Amino acid sequence: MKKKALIFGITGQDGAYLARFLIKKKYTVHGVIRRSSSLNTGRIDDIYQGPDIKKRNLILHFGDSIDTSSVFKIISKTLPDEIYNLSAQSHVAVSFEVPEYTSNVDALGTLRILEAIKSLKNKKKIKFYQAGTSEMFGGSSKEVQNEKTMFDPKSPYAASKVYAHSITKIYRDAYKIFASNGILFNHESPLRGETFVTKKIIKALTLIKLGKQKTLYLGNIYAKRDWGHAKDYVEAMWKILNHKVPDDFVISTNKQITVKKFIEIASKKLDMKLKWKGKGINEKAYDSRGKLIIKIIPRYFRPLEVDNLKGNFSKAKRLLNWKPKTTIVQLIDEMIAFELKNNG
Ligand code: NAP
Ligand code: F7E
Repeated sequence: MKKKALIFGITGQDGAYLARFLIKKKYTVHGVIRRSSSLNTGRIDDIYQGPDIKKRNLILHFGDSIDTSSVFKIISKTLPDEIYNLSAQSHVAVSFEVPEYTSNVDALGTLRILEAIKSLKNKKKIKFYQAGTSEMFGGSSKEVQNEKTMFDPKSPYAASKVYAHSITKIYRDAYKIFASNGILFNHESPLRGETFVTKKIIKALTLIKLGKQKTLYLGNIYAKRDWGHAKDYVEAMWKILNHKVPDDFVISTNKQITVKKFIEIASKKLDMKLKWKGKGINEKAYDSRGKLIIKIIPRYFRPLEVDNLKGNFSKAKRLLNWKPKTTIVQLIDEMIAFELKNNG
């Protein structure tokens, strides 16, 4: 029998990579999509196989993680072997603007899925993956974070994810559900949402290079992040659910750079020679002809910042035989090639 997976958040960056990965592994993939006034299936349109349900290995269902009845209905109808909860209001800065909604989706959305699993007779057969985040470590004073590092969330997003992480463990222990947490550090790709900093930088620098944009506006460029490739990280999600016991795993590269260094690598690749002048809010970057290219503005600073994230993935390496395959330079190359192809 073909294995069945259900992905909440299939239309997002990770959902799109995970769906492709599972289809390659011969799964039938069910995905939850939200009704929206403009199309939100752009990342998975090329793997959609038409309306004849018998011929398909990708089946989409309308639902919403804040709508209990649709969550219960989809899970009891599809009875999947594996459920991946990737659905979230995933933007840290936006979570300060819509904290209640973020908590409803990211924290209570996880609880709804776990409750739906718990209500089933064969609950022990379903494996559940929760998309946790390095943001849960937030203000940690540890230079490198691992599964034993204390959480110190610094945003409504991170606080909601700490709840989701905890409730996943509680349902694992209390009801013997196969429920695992991934603690994933930042991961990017050409399919990354346009308002996350890597995609924003690569797209803007490419458009500036092509003469189609003038200036890139940013916030704190001194935050350090551990950036990997989404393609590598969805493989880790699958390995986590196919490990013999449910457990929690840090998925990362164990390397970090600042946002500014990311800009410098990307601009060099695009053959743009940037010259930085000024400090703090007055810091600016100019091109070789002296044209202003990057400006720092207060709007993109957050009420609280997370300064230092770097993950130790040795547990995943030891128990799952997982390690990241893509370097930051390869990631940047791929993102630039995608933008040049689409905007050139
Ligand atoms: P993303 O691109 O923002 O995708 C989020 C997905 O969740 C989209 O499919 C979105 O649907 C869906 N969603 C949002 N609200 C929903 C709701 N109320 N009901 C049902 N679905 C909803 O995020 P991503 O980068 O793929 O990340 C996937 C997951 O991993 C998220 O939970 C994120 O918090 C977590 N995570 C991400 C990273 C990272 O660096 N990418 C690192 C650690 C953890 P629409 O397309 O309709 O908006
Ligand atoms: O910011 C700084 C910003 O929004 C990275 C999500 O996937 O990863 C992501 O969260 C850094 C921050 O990602 C701008 O202040 C400067 O320090 O790309 P980001 P994030 O906040 O790290 C984690 C692991 C998740 O779980 C989240 O879902 O870049 N920064 N200037 C900026 N950030 C943005 N977005 N825009 C700027 O203009």
